[in-house]
Amino acid sequence: MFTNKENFKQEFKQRLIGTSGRQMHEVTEDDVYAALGSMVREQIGREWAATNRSYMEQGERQVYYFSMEFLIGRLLGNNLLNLNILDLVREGLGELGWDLEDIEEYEADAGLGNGGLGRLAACFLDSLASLGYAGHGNGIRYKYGLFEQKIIDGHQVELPDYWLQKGNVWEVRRDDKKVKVRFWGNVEIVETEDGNYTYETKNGEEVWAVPYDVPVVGYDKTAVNTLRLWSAESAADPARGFGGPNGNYYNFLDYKRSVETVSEFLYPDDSQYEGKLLRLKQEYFLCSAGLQSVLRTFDKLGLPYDRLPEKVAIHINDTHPTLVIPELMRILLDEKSFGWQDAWDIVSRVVSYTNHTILSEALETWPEQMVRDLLPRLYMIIEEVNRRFCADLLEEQGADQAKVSRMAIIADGQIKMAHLAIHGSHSVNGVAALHTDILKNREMKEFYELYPERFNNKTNGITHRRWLMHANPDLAGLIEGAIGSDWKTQPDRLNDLLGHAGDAVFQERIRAVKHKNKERLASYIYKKHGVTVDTHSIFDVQVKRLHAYKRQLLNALHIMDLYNRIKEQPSLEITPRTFIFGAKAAPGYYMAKQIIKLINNIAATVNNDPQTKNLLNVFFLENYSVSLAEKIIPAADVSEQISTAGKEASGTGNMKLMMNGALTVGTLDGANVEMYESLGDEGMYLFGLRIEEVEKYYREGGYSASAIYNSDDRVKKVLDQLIHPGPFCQNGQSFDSVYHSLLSHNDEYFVLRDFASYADAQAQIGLDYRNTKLWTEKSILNIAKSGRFAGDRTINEYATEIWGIKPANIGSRSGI
Ligand code: 26V
Repeated sequence: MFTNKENFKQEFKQRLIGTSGRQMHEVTEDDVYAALGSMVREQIGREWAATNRSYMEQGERQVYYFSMEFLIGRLLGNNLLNLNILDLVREGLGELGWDLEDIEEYEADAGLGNGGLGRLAACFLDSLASLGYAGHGNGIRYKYGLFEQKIIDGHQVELPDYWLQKGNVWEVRRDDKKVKVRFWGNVEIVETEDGNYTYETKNGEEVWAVPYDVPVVGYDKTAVNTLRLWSAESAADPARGFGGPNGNYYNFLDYKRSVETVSEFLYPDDSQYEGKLLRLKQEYFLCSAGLQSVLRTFDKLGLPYDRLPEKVAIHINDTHPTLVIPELMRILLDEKSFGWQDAWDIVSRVVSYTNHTILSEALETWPEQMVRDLLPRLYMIIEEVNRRFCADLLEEQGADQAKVSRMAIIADGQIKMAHLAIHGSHSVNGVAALHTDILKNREMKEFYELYPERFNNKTNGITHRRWLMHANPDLAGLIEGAIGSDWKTQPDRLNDLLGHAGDAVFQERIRAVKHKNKERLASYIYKKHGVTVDTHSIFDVQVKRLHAYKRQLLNALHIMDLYNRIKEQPSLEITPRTFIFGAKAAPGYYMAKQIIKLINNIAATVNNDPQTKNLLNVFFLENYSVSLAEKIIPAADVSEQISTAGKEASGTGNMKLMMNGALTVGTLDGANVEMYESLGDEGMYLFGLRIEEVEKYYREGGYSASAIYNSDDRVKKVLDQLIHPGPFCQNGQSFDSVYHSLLSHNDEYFVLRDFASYADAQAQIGLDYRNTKLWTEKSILNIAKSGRFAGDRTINEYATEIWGIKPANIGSRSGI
């Protein structure tokens, strides 16, 4: 291992020539990336082996985080940072004539997730390893990650994301650890050797699940945990044929194709559930393969299975991996000869569950018939779980028939995964205080009354290593200069910055860092759009998936209104602003795609109108992804967190932007509520309906969007502009569906109701931004208070309150 710069340069040059087969003057940046990646991975490999050995020797409980999504992004920079060799490598490469930042661009993003839920899983892995917990990820190695978004004529176009095209230096294929997963088939009762009876599934379709392990490098600790991603491959045994649905047999090619599609692509929908067979196959594939691998590790301890909960905790990230519950039941009942009650007791002590959404349309339910066909034995088990559960409700809990129907796991031909997940686990958590309250008091009230001890809150957190130290190194350096480096391992210590909030010199430096980050983003925008951005304008950022409840539309309508006002009154005093959007729409989500088009139309008009282009600019940056987020977030002045109160479970972009010194304009929703607790009116711009008011409208009615349209001239004008030829609808375009969602459908998300209050908050932001001293103080306050939203805090809470694990005994890496 290289221990100093000279040593690194020596070794690196050798490696570069060796791996590329070229002379130094011929190598490309691609070659540099490959050589550096392989060198770093080797170093990681040694620590990885040592970590695994010590976990095995210590024999303590390990956590397995099962998730259909891990949105990890790029790993080179982060691994260098966590290995404590980032500066050394940057300088060494620099002396050899390469810029590390440019080299990092050669890595494809691992976009194995849709948005918040997948990115949270990635942040959690970073915290687990950095805190020295034995916690590993289990996911799917999708051949294609979330689609690549292109904007063509203002419309979203989706392209496949073949992220593995150039190979992936970080993964190790482990052929020796592959396992078989079985679909379809028929269940038979067979006699065991000891004369008992058990169930076996015959004639199914067999698939190999091959693990590709990705090391997860901890910061400061030498822990290297594992993200195990499963890939589906054919397991054809010509002697027994290739079992397919309903006992049909494929020919080999059909079989191969059917098998490989299981891990082919990530479903690009979030918060819109669709009961697709392939998705169910993916979910069972993850659960079955993941469990087999977990149990193999447990088997090495040589303990009886009733001690499984002492050694294994399985966490399910939303309901998507809920099938671990019946699958573990199946193994205990059919393969380990447990009786029902003992097996159920083990399963529920092992499994814990996080809910990530309040939206009812995102709650998973699977058609009974589909599960019965694809997973016949699991179906039998789920049916029995349901039968016992309903009987208990009726006979022991005094529930009436109506209540039993509401709470049942199987009802109306559908299997309700959230009900199964709550009933089959020992902990159910929401992801922000408000969200957990909603679960307890509204969405899952009856389950909360039944199992009050299971429900708890774990407010989300993000890794400050990626989102501050790596994405914003200048800010990290400045913080270190002011308060030392304790905050790197104890992010709460960012609070020490409060002592510097009023310091004029420090403030000036904060502004300089922000300005440099804005210039960097501006040069990216210039490269992409060929447009020069005014880096003295307010950078106002809304980056997140596109969804009606997140209300990008409110932001867009407000920009239209600003445009109108400047046109009507050219002398209007407004602080110049650059509105930056990044958002992917689910491919089938028409309204979301219309909003993207609308934003692009607004951009085309305001950026080119001589009367507005010096005051308003709008950029829709295509293909929002982890690596793009790392460029945008450090440059933001204003963070848009404007969902309808009660709809956003937590949000995590809000935390990333806060940590980078952006000021939030937001509703009292999700984790914004807790941000507001820490920041107060001084540090945040609140607006809009409170959740109680939203609920009252839903309960009692009384909201009339058209009344607002008819009484507010500004609102009327922008709404009319959605459907009439004019600045935002040219060449026969029209945003009818957007218009009707607001008026004919009475504005489900209260965009119009919150419009005036939002515009007021934005006006205040414009004024405050001019008072640079005040603004910078607020910005420092945000950074200082963001430690509470570090993933390390969240993971410590999960570890102590849900999983019951302590950090392993692993050495520190800071000596390197
Ligand atoms: C649902 C579905 C439905 C089936 C197809 C695939 C799919 C994929 C994802 C989802 C649920 C997405 C839920 C989600 O991302 N929730 C977000 O979780 C964040 C982390 O807890 C939280 O900050 C956001 O507020 C919440 O929207």
